[in-house]
Amino acid sequence: MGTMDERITDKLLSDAKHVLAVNDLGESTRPAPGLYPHQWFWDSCFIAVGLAHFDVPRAQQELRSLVKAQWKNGMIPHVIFSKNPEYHAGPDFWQSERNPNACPEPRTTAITQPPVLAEAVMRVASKLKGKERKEWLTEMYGPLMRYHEWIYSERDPYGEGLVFLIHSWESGLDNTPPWMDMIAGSKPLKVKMADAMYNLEAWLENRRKDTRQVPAEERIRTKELYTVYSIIERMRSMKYDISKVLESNVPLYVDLVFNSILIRANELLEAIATELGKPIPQKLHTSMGKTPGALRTLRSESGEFFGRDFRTHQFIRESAIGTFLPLYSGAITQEEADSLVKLMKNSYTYWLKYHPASAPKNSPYFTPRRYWQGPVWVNINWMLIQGLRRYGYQELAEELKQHTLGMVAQGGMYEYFSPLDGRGAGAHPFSWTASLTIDLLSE
Ligand code: 2M8
Repeated sequence: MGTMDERITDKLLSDAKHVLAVNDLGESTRPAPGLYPHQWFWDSCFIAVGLAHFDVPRAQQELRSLVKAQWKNGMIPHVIFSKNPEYHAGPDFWQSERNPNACPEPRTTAITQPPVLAEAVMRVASKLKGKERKEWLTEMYGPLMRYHEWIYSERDPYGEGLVFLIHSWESGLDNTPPWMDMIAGSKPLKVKMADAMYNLEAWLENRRKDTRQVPAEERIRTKELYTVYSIIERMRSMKYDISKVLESNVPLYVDLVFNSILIRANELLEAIATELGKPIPQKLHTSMGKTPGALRTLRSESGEFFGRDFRTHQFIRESAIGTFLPLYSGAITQEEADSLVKLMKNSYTYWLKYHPASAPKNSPYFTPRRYWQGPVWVNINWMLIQGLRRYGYQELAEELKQHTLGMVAQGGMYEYFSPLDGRGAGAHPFSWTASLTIDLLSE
């Protein structure tokens, strides 16, 4: 796909800005009407990246409202609830206030999402100069640093350098194959028995709220959603106390996407600290220093990266898009990057007509329009474009950029796109598709 005609790019830009206006909730932006009526952590970071190109104060506001909901222990939650009650896993389901660290108002979930905040803060800063830039970085530095401290203190308790996640929603790739493998069969016995007696799955199928908004075949499977919900219920009964979760048999997964993004975020946090002349606290500094090397231990003999079970250190050998995110981290060697690029460009697996697919075509999970089990996602492409550039793949990065823009121009501002025919799927109009389109167009 070559560079786009100016008329098409102008239209794309104005459509994208329109989407952000439609989804504007005042102080934050919802990912999409209907299905996602609240504020999501990593969505807002991607949204701020786009907003920064044409409305810096609004981009700042987007990130301020995230930080406002930071928990007392430093966690920044994955969803910050608006007053809109229509969501399939709302504040009364979570009951996060059971945890003493919770932010009482606004109400939030009790888990986090990939730490894209440092990248968003820096993107906004790049639009500011002198005193304004310094004030902005100073304002965000404290919350950002506390957030990174929380990540390591709760999620890397043995100082191994890699952090674990307690729920697939923390990875942002909700039903990605390795996570689904990780949690399969993790329902407690009581639930399994009740399921056998009453067919809870069929009951949930009828009560699902998300599939009223988006066709069921484009969302997570009911069986998987059921397990995902039951893990939240179990953690809720432990008051989301991480020491109890650690002792329990709730699946704990060392996620590739999260750890790769964390490395990039650490690098940017360091840059902010240096610019402000405020050193990173020693303990955090030591933890951060271990992550790049530790990420490289997730490389298997085949050159593919896998996440692993936190407790057993066993790889979860299920291929999915996350395997390429080490490119974005910048922590791998050139040879390791080269072999990832080769893997990604395979036209039988990831590099389909629209690419890269979020699950390889030869995976038993592959379904072209189902959420994180096949479709192409703009935020992933955006991170991969940066990763490719870091390893000298300028041409391929440019090609992927034009390809992504072409896919959005043709398919519309959808949440994700079929890798087979590029048709849009999921929620519409979707904010990060719009905001990252703006960013790619503005480069
Ligand atoms: C999706 O996840 C939410 C739960 O967090 C859902 O399905 O209800 C994911 O794609 C996630 O990455 C994203 O942040 C969220 C909102 O766009 O939707």
